[in-house]
Amino acid sequence: MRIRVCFHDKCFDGACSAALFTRFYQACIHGGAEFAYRGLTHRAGQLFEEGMFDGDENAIVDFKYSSSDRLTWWFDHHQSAFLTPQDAEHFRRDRSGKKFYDPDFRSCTKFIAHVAAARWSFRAPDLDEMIEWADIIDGAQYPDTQTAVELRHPATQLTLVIEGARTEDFVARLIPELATKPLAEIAALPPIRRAFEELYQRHLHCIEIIRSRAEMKNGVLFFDLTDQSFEGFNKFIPYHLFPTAVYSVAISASPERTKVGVGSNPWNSAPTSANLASICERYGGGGHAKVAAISLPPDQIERARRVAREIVAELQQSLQKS
Ligand SMILES: [Mn+2]
Repeated sequence: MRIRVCFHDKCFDGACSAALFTRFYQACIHGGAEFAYRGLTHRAGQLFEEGMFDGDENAIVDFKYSSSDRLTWWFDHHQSAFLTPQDAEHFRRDRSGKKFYDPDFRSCTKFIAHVAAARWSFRAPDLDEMIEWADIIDGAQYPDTQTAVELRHPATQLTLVIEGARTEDFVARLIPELATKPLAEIAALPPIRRAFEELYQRHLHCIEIIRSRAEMKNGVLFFDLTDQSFEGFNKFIPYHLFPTAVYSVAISASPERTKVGVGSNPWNSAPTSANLASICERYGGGGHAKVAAISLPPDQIERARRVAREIVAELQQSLQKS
């Protein structure tokens, strides 16, 4: 019995969701199953390929829905979970009892824990710390910007390593560790330690770059990192440096895509009425109400800049109205 688990790649919640799903499946569905993991990323164009769902059972966690009849399990909490209205309708008609969606959950990991406990009486107390931190990190529930940016807790260190992963199967190989070991023990593994030290130097450099070039106007912070190799920068740096920012809009680039990232400051109490997922959906992107993004092809940096400027203006206007 081989289970293919597709998860949101380069995302702490995505990796933790895959780890928790694995433990749930082993405990409640099939103890002897073998697991294979595949990271999925948002990009311009086709998200799912033929042949991707090659297990006896196939799961997607913390990522968009697929109407493939090979997909047997699905858990997600993103507002933008469906690529098309047809996919949403396909999900509504599903009677398998194995596909679950709730955009009110702050993390997919906590959502899986909740569903597995309620329907299968599944408990894994040794993973409570991981579940709690996935909820803090994905839901931006850090007590303060220092916790989010200084990266002293093992969970925040693992987040840096996961978001900065540069080899294709790095996060996939971490999932069995997350499923079985405490976070501090995983963060102390020599390859993880080495990756952290290197990425932490980049993180410090990234803080200085954002400090030096971010433009702050009418509550909206904007910066362009397309000349840097920072696709996976820590999204709380802007609010650590500019606490009065209500929203931030950033452009970054990697060989796979040009990304416009839009976020709201979790520590700023100014009322935020804009739904960032809905704004990004208009440009072909998506995400959550408070953090969302648009992925464009790698050669469309100028278009990304235009889109970013339009969103900056829209957010500035929304703040002036409120
Ligand atoms: Mn998530």
